[in-house]
Amino acid sequence: MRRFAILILLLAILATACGGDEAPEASTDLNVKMSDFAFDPDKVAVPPGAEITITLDNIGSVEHEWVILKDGVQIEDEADLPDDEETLLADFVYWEAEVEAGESGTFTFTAPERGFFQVICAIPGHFAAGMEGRLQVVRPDEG
Ligand SMILES: [Cu+2]
Repeated sequence: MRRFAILILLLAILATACGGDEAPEASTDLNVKMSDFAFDPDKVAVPPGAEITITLDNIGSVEHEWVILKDGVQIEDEADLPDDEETLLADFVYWEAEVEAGESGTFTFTAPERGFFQVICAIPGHFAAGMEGRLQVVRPDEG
């Protein structure tokens, strides 16, 4: 009986672990918590081309950003971003929002048509500290 219980526990752990790798369900209404220094959830999915409402809840002690980088742009390090704000916005950023510490904000953006997008907090030091996520466009027929 005891062995059986352990097996069930192992299966439950396995199921949870596998579930973590699956694409999240596409939604036009996103809620992301921003802390020092992570996004929760870090992976979100949206339907193609849809108008997306996102509520960003900054439960941290400093300002945070939720920046969707452009299609094909993937940074490994903060140093990959240009210093020049104009170049950054023109060549690297698809969409961004920022929220002061302890506050929450609701924003809208238009979802891309396809692809995977890196999401970062572009405030110096925050990407390296772990503020990285992913936005995935999921077509309805992909479930
Ligand atoms: Cu941040």
